Formats: sequence, C-alpha cells, structure tokens
Amino acid sequence: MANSKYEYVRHFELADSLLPSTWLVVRIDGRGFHRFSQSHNFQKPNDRRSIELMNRCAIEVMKDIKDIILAYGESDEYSFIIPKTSNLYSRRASKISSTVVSLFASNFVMHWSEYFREDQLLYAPCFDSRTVCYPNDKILRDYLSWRQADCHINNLFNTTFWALVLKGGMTEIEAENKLKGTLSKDKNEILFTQYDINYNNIDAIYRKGSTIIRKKTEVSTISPRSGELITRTKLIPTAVYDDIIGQEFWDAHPELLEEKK
Ligand code: DGT
Ligand code: MG
Ligand code: MG
Ligand code: MG
Ligand code: MG
Repeated sequence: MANSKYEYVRHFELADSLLPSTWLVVRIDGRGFHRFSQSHNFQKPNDRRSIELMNRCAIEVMKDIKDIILAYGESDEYSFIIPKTSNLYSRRASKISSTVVSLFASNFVMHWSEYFREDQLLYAPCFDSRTVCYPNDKILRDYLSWRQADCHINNLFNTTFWALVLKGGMTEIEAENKLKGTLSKDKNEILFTQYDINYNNIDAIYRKGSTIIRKKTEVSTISPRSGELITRTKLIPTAVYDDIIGQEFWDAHPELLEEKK
C-alpha cells in the first residue's frame, strides 16, 4: 500500500521501551477514591465488597494477560508483576500501562453490581497507572514488601481510628489527635484494652491485603463426546491473604522467582 504524504507524522511517536531483563511492575490506583468511597458508602475501616470487586478485576486481568505471574492489592490499588524475560507488547511502557488499567477499570464497572447489589454505581470510576522496572529479585521483593507494609500501617491506623469514632463516640478530629504520634504497640493496646479487639485476629484479607497467584487447581468437565468426566490440573488466578514479606511465601512458591526461558 502506498504511503500517504501524511505518513511522516508517525515519526513523532517516540519509543518508550522498558529496560530488558528487568521485572516490570504495573501499579494502578483509584483516582479520587477518598471521595469515591464516601459517595458509595464504603464500610469503615474496610469494605469487603470493594476488596472482593478489586480482587475480581485483578483476576480477570490475569486471565487475559498471561504474562502476569502475581498481583498484589490493597486499598484502591493493585500491582501486577511481569517477569524479566517477558516481551509483552515489546515492553512498550504506555502500551502495557494503558492496557492493564483499561482492562481493570472496565471489569470494575462490569462486575460492580455482583458485589454491590442494590447499591448503584453513581459515576464512572477512574484509575491511573504506571509501569516501573526493577532490576533484581531482591528489589522486586522489597517493592512488594513496601506495599504490604503500607497495607499493614494503614489498616492498623484505620481500624483504631474507626473504633475510636464508631465505638468510642469520638469526633474524627478527636480520634486524629488521640492517634497523633502513637506507635503500632499503642494502637494495638487501645484496640485490646478499650475495644476487646486482638488486632492479630482480624481477618488476614484486611491485615495482609490480597495476593493473586496462579494456583494449581483440579478442574472437572464432562466430555461432550463421550460423557466421561475429565479432570485436568489448570493454573487458575486465585486470591490468597498471605504474608509476602517473609521468606516462607517465596519458599512455598519457588516458581515465582524462577527464570523463565
Ligand atoms: P488519588 O489516588 O491521588 O487520586 O487520591 P485517592 O483519594 O484515591 O487517595 P489514595 O489512593 O491515597 O487513598 C485511597 C482512598 O480510598 C482512601 O481515602 C481510603 C479509600 N478507601 C479504599 N478502600 C476503602 C475501604 O475499603 N473502605 C473505606 N471506607 N475507604 C476505602
Ligand atoms: Mg494516589
Ligand atoms: Mg487512589
Ligand atoms: Mg491508593
Ligand atoms: Mg489499533
């Protein structure tokens, strides 16, 4: 096909390839979810429906984009991990970021009512996205530890804050002042002595966030030809609520950090 005289404009599109042989992490984050969570009456400190919808979106993204080996989510964000050897979209940064975040956001809208039932979606949610290269396994693990530590710090704060307000009758300003300068052990103490809450017994989904891995799962189907029951092992993206900072998780899933050919 002959080129048109306009074809030259293509050269204004600059390459944005990500470094080869590095881990890629796509992190998406809800835009203005402070307001979004208020408008949609999210429960405090955690709204289970929101977490499960976010997890569902991450699972759908992983079903579609097979290069992603793991995803980690907390609050209004999700991080998707792509191995060093991946050549997804020729490692073009904007192509990867935009595809992941677009898939995530459309699934969020598509599956909203399965999780929120009669509570309607009031306006179009939006997520931002960035893709960052991490040069080695240690830094990748430090990245994930950073996000899980963030989850822990925020969840301990929010759990204590909302106990003071919703159970203790404080105003939000009073609760804020009470928690100013407190350490983790002080918040644990307030929860335990004043509200009979042992923080360590709170559901792991809130304390640890959600990690989606491709879990070996037995799937049975009935053969349409023979009517026989066929059982196969498939890798199904599944949420777990494990500690991913310690070594144990990585020992239990050695394939995650294995070099892919
Ligand atoms: P951004 O990301 O700069 O556009 O601004 P935001 O407002 O999205 O702020 P961000 O991402 O730092 O914080 C997430 C907000 O979402 C934060 O205000 C708490 C809220 N949020 C997330 N999950 C829940 C939940 O399960 N329950 C409640 N009540 N709020 C939540
Ligand atoms: Mg933000
Ligand atoms: Mg946000
Ligand atoms: Mg956020
Ligand atoms: Mg096209």
